[in-house]
Amino acid sequence: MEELSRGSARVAEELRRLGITSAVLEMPESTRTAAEAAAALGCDVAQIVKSLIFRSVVGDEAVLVLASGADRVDESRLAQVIGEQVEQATGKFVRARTGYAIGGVPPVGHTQPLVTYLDEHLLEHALVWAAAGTPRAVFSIEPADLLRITSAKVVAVAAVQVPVTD
Ligand code: 5CA
Repeated sequence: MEELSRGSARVAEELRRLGITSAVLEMPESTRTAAEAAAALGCDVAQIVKSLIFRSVVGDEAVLVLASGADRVDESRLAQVIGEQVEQATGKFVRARTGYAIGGVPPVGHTQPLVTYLDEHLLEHALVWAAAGTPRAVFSIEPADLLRITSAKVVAVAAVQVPVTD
C-alpha cells in the first residue's frame, strides 16, 4: 500500500485509535467537494459527509457541523440550536482551529476538540464517506460509529427544501 500523506496519516491514526477499521483511501481524483467525492467514489452525494466549520459570532468558537452532501446547512437553524449567531468560517479560521484546509477537514483528529453537531439526515444511510485530512482522502463509516467517535449531538439543521409544484 502506498504511504499516506501527512494530513491523512494523522486522521488514519486517530481512526485506528477510535476503533474504526475502514481504511483511509487516497483517491486519484479530487474529493475536495461533496460532488467530486461522490463522483470519485461512485456513490450518492447524500452519502458524503460534509465537515463544515462555523464560527460563533460572539464567543468566537469553532463549531463543527457534519451534514449530508445533499443538504445545505441553514445558519439560522444552527443558531437556534447553539443559542448564538453563527457565520461560515473563513479558510484561515478553519485551518487555525482544525489543523486542516477546507476540502479536507475530517470529522475527527483536529488539533483541538470541537463542539460537534450531526444532522439527522446522515443517519438515513447504511454507510457514509467523510474527508480524511486532504482534498483527495476519504474513509467510509457507519453513521452510528460517526456519532460515537465525534460525540456529536444529533440535530436538524438542514435547510428545508421547498418542493417544486407543477
Ligand atoms: N472532502 C469533501 C467531503 S469528502 C469536503 O471536505 N466537503 S465539505 O463540504 O466539507 O468542504 C467543502 C466546504 O467548504 C463547502 O461546502 C463550503 O461550505 C466550504 N468552503 C469552500 N470554500 C470556502 C471558502 N472560500 N470559505 C469558506 N468556506 C468554504
